[in-house]
Amino acid sequence: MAKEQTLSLIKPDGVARGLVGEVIGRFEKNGLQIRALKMVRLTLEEARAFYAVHQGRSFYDSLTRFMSSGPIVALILEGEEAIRRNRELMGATDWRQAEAGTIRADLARDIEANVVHGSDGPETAAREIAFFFSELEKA
Ligand code: IDP
Ligand code: MG
Repeated sequence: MAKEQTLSLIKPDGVARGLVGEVIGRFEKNGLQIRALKMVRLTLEEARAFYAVHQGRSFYDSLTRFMSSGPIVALILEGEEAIRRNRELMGATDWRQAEAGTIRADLARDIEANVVHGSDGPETAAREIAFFFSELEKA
């Protein structure tokens, strides 16, 4: 199985609550190597573009306002089956349904402010990595 890359975001709630180190530590302890890392604050327009796939959903306006409400941390994670492994570490979207020991089960208490984002497939990962990182920023 070849190595693959995925995009992770620590959302504004995770940064504001001081969970950056905790979340990154979980990635590193679970075989996901950091290949790029930065803190950014999205404009509302950028958040709307990033989550364009959810346009029309009831939570789209609120989600994009939330995602542009404060700084976030963006990472490229690399490893064997990195996309699936990152999703496993994150847990289900709704923390109440997330498996014990996952980031969302342990740290989130809100379905929207759920600490992390992770790409959900190879095409999404490629698009989302390119959205946040230039070639120059990749180690
Ligand atoms: P994911 O982050 O687990 O991939 P998606 O279905 O892609 O979940 O939704 C993107 C984000 O939109 C979620 O992480 C969460 O912040 C928000 N979201 C999803 N469903 C709901 C909902 O029913 N109410 C409020 N926010 C939601
Ligand atoms: Mg998603």
